[in-house]
Amino acid sequence: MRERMHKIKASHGDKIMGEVTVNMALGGMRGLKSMLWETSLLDSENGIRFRGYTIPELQKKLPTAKPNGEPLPEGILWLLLTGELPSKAQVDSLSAELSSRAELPEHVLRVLDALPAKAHPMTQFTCAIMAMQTESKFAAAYLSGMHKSEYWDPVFEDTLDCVAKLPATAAAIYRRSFKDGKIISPDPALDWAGNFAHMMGYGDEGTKELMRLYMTIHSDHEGGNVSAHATHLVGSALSDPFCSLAAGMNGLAGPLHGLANQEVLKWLNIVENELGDDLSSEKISELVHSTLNSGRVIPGYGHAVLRKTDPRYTCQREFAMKHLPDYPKFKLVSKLYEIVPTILSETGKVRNPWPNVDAHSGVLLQYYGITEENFYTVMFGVSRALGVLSQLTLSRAIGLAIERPKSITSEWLEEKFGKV
Ligand code: FCX
Repeated sequence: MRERMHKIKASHGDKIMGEVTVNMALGGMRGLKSMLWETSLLDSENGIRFRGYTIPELQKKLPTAKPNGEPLPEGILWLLLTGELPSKAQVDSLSAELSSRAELPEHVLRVLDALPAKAHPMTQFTCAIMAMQTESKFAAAYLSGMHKSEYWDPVFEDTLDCVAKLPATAAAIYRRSFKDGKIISPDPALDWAGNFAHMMGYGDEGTKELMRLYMTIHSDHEGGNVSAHATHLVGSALSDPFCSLAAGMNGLAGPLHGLANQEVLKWLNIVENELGDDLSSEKISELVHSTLNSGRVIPGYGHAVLRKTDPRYTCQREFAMKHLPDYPKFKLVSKLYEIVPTILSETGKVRNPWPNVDAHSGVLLQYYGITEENFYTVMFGVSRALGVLSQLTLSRAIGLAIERPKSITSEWLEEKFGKV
């Protein structure tokens, strides 16, 4: 990879990729191509491709736990890191490897115990990730004076350690926040996602299959989204993977990003209560307008890059049609899909009126009994670690530079383009 990057730099280093407008600087850098992200690429019409593969392709090509089942997320970790589709034997070996690294340092649980059980699960999650930083092999190796050509190796080790420990960490948070607080030991015979469901207290096959799908589709969404970019930025200072991931997770905790899945459920509950048995288009439309008129967004709709229905929404919809077609909350989500896009389009300002991943994930979890919506973003975070830490390993392998874009002031703009 390193050799290829050197060649790309030598041949194309001074080519122009696009222009930068004032709107881009003021508007969250939308559309600004300024970052390398190898693990996935987002197309505004067709959605995400992981190393070139769409979600439906991966559902066919990645090894599964059972015939015609959902992909094992270990498979996507392998793919993101290597660019190659793994065999079932390779996925099984990675499951075993992660399982051998899964035990939590004892102090991580003590750090969690020091927080009130009512602390938001995302706060507990980032605190626990930071507590695990004591185990960073990269931080230790850097201190001992490692050569920079070797950085990727301990970053890779930290990636596997961290990914291995996140399900037990998240499950501990779930158990102490919403259940009896008793830790459920992992089952060494289970895969990474199946074990996550098991440690949360859900032993049935349905929840395990949903977890496998959920962990696969939330893993990566190219580099510019807040959690990916924050992880990438902090990692570029050679902060270790635990510090970098914690930064990303603090970004995921924002309601315009990962926390939207929690917000969707809260909003759906309000809509459901208000509607009662009246699922008429008029009544739903009234409620959507009332949310917009109160200056709030419709959570789960819109996207900074996508301009069509998110394929991550579509595959969850297909999962629902297969496993829970008559579930009333799924019917409500489907009804909203018929109505919300038109209303958002009519505002004349929403660039993408279609649903994103977060519009659907909550109702699937509700169906299987995971009703505590404040936990949903933690599940998103466990999955997102697969993508952002894979890229972090690759970034150190390629030797990407510390990030340092140039900022400007409003006076600078007026001096350059004229006083307003
Ligand atoms: N409801 C109401 N208004 C919306 C909207 C929505 N779902 N989506 C966009 N808009 C509004 C914006 O708030 C903005 O209004 P303003 O000009 O008054 O500030 C205008 O439409 C233009 O925004 P737009 O360019 O379409 O969207 P952005 O790229 O600025 O923002 C997000 C993208 C995702 C942040 C936006 O669509 C939103 O807030 N959606 C709801 C929250 C959500 O679902 N987030 C999860 C996204 C994602 F999948 C993820 O990261 O997890």
